[in-house]
Amino acid sequence: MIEQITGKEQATAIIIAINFNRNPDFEDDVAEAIALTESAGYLVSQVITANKDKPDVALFIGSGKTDEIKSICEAINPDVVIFNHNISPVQERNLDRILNRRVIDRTQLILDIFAARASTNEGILQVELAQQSYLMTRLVRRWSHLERQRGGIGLRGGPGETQMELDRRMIATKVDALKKRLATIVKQRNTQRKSRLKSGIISVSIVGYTNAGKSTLFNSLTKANVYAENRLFATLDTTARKLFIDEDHEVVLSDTVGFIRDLPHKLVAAFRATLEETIYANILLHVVDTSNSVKERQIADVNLVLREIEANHIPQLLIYNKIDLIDGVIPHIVYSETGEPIAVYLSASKNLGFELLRQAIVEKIDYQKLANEHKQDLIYEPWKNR
Ligand SMILES: Nc1nc2c(ncn2[C@@H]2O[C@H](COP(=O)(O)OP(=O)(O)OP(=O)(O)O)[C@@H](O)[C@H]2O)c(=O)[nH]1
Ligand SMILES: [Mg+2]
Repeated sequence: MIEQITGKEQATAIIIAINFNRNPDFEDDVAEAIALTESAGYLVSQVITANKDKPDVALFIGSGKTDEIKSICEAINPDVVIFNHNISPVQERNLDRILNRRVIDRTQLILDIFAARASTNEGILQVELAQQSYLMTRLVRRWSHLERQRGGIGLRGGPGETQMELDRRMIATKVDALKKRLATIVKQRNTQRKSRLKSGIISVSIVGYTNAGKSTLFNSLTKANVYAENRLFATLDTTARKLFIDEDHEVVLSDTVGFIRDLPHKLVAAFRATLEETIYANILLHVVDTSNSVKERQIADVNLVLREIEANHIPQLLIYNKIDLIDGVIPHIVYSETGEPIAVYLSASKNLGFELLRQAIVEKIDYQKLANEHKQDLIYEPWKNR
């Protein structure tokens, strides 16, 4: 897709967002869909919304709405039609045919952004792995191309199925090769981590919903220059830097890829190597965009992904960022009843509350007595036995 958008004209998209069961957060979901689409490099020509109770089996949106979208497509001729939902391969195939252009669902859109952002060897391998795994679940679509080539309608069995089996085998071979190459990288990392753990350095990982301000915080704290932008998934690869908090406390701080709601499990799994800094962190700084009206849901979504990668047991310090956008909130630390710091309110871009953050990190470390924890035994081998 990046080839398209670096051409003379920016590729255009229309977005389809369906409000199922009067979702109270629907407007925020639409805003997120626009941000994702723009982050993928498209110009949004139109957003089409509708209310529905449940998806239509064949077309996801039903035939009436499909006809409406078809006319809009004919009138404004967008390059792609983006559904802010995960649609089934059959639905995608049907819509693709009727609308006569590329239909992209939410997962594919996120994969496209990842593919465009991946820069390190590891990042590229992981995106490829995620794409192949996704392809595997959508072979019906590839079969439909075959069908189209042959001009057949409703062909069943015979050559189609053979082709699908071939495709499946080809993808499985690719996936295996990718996993092997990733495993080598992961092994090197494990060795590095082992020596770091032996030396007793505490590792602190910044996690959070995409666009919460993780990289901005990382840069301000470490004076690094990691890419931070008002885009979703600005960061794809993990970066780590040493950080002296005070004379007694030195930590390794990592910036990581952002999370987003409804990420398919397969995709999360493919990114485990990148997320391993998170998995083995002693403390997580969970950054929240305090100005976002759905921040509570975003916190829950991040916690869901953390559970998926088995990082939910790691002590968290919630970082309520962007307080400069909210009237009357000043930097402060929130403590639990037992005196454990649980949240810090600050602004990463305005450098507000950094002293309090340092204090809270030290207090958190001391509270958890993390320095002596026995993390050495945990060596990460994600592709083993899979
Ligand atoms: N007003 C305000 N904006 C902020 C603050 N911190 C970060 N931002 C802005 O929020 C946007 C996202 O910041 P990033 O640091 O790239 O966010 P991220 O969490 O790293 O995002 P991803 O890497 O895409 O997941 C940028 O436009 C920042 O300038 C803050 O304290 N106040
Ligand atoms: Mg970032």
